[in-house]
Amino acid sequence: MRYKNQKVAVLGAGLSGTAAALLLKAEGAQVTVLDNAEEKNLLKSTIDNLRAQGIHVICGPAADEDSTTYQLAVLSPGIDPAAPLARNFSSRNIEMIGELELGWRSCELPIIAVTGTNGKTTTTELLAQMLDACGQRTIACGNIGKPLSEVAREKNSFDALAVEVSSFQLEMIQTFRPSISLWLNFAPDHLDRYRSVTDYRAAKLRIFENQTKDDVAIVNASETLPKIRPRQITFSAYTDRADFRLAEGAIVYQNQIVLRLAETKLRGSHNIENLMATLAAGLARGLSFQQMVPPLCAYEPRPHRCEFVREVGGVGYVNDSKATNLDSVEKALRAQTKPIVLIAGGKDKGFTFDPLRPLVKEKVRSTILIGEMAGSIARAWSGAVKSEIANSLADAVERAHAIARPGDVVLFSPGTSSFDMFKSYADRGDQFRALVQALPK
Ligand code: UMA
Repeated sequence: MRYKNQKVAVLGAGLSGTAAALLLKAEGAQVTVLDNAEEKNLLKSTIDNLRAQGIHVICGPAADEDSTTYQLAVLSPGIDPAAPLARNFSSRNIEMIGELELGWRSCELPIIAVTGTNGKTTTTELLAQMLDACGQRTIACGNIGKPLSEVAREKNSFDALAVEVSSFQLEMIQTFRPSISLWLNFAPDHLDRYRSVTDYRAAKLRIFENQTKDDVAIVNASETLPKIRPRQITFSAYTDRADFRLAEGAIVYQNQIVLRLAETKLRGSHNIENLMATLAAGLARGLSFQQMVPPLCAYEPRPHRCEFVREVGGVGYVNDSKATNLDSVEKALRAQTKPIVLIAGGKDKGFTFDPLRPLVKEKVRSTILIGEMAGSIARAWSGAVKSEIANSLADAVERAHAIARPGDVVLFSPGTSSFDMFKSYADRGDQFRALVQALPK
């Protein structure tokens, strides 16, 4: 029992905190979970379950003021290390690690870690499905929704884990060492948490920190990375100077055609790169292209990622609620071949929509803006495109329905997070889908 009788604090009572607490308890620790939200605002079943397992739970302002001495604190990814709850521990020099590091320390399986600003979830799923279909038992976990600590506690037998890792998780690692790392892409994001783009990138680059020359890094050839130790396999849909590249509608590896794009259900250059990175990871695990291609072609895209919802009066409606930064809006805009009515906007994460102005001018006929950022987006795109501000998502869908002409596409690609108006991007996308389904024929 790795943590026998150690006093450990777990910060945050969400998915990560719960998984960390249960793992620590199973490993013999005396666990306290602290969450500064009022108890009535937390999931009752979660708190009841933790207490039933003998885990102490402190909620509300008392969590920020707890003065107990602990040997270790485990931080949930959504809690900023600079937030009062975390500072109450770091200021007392209590060792603090993230939930990812905790899970890694109790996990004996090879890890394939996937990071990137966009495409992480799709690639993690592609990887898990492909490896599984090729006889290598794999589960998708991490930022995708099932914390690594949960997988470590369950101790099921797998050959490998496909772990989606976010900058928030990588920021708090110490020894986390994936045998294969995937660096999909990088674009500015999360500037409400990081002081600068450089800080955000530095957090993500930690994915390579503990890898050695015996490990593999699969990297986007369009990115300039610092010198790293692992062996590299490169991919790109935009340059020929890569191990995996694009030629005549197919993914090519060292002049061999590997996968014809028309045979997959995924669309857009970003998804071609996700497929390339997945094939590279399979190659690094000793699989042949012949084994890998059929499961990749069978993969169905997830909801909220350029998901086609319905056609109404010759207008297609696309739900891209997962687009929580500008890079993903750019990809969604470029993937459209028809005139676009764009619905965008949401929480103010500390950036402006100015960089999209030229592309919006080129591809978008009209925009409908929602949420905290509606005014600032309207100013950023003023003169480039006609904009209207809607007071709710329902109002936005109604306005889009009124404006769109047969042959147009209404694209809901918000470009920022959802928390000003919705519980999550999934809640936002579900509401959009329901509103579109309810439109009269
Ligand atoms: N809390 C505090 N004090 C604070 C802030 C939060 O007590 O100052 C508490 C909240 O009251 C809440 C808990 O912390 O009860 C939430 O912790 P959390 O935000 O870490 O949420 P989890 O439920 O543990 O979910 C996390 C990831 N969330 C974030 O990184 C914000 C989930 O990624 C992930 O699926 C899950 O762990 C399992 O690994 C979500 C996400 O949005 C999908 N990720 C970002 C992204 O993909 O862009 C990084």
